[in-house]
Amino acid sequence: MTPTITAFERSPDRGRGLGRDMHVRWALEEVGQPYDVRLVSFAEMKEPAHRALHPFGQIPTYEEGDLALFESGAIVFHIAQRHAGLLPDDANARARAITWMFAALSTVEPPILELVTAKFLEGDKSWSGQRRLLVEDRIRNRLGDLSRRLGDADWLDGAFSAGDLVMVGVLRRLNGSGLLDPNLAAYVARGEARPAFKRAFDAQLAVFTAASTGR
Ligand code: GTB
Repeated sequence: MTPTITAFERSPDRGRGLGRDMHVRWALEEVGQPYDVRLVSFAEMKEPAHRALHPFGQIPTYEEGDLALFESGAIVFHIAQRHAGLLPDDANARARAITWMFAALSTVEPPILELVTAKFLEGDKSWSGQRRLLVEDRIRNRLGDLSRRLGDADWLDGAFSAGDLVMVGVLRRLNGSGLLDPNLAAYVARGEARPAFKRAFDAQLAVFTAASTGR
């Protein structure tokens, strides 16, 4: 059965592929599962029909037969469990790859999201400059630990896994910020060089281009 995901009708990131649908598209491309996309406007996301799928009125969602999921991490995990290619067969290696998915979303991403808040929601406050410096320090500390653990390996724990997919997806938000050290910048670039990533990126970019040009 072909799953259907939801994505922004018009992404505020102007085609940079920073919406969470990108994690889901990338996972589906990695495992070779075709998918449909239903585009939703900001208004539609808050309507009851969409909230029945996503209690918080957000994207992405994932529908497959009578299964409906929300939360990009849970969706990627579901895809990785159902298809070969994103989680190792060995039980311990599989548990470690899952651990990296959680680490990406619950340990690495929170300070990055604080920076987004500091920039876009608190930018007009008198204290915002100081707060931004503090948040940037917190990010550097966390990324320093991550970079040391990665060391000179290509991926976090052996072969590329769903853990790397989510981690690279989280770190991409810092592209161009100067906060990724060369080791992590190279790690992100390796993820972005994967053919499945490129297909996913091009698919979301096509949505933005069509919306912008009216085609
Ligand atoms: N924890 C959830 C998940 O991982 O699925 C978070 C989902 C989420 O934040 N969805 C956002 C959304 O629907 C889009 S991806 N927002 C609309 C709303 O809450 O009303 C986050 C996002 C938004 C915008 C940019 N951007 O413009 O660069 C990047 C990422």
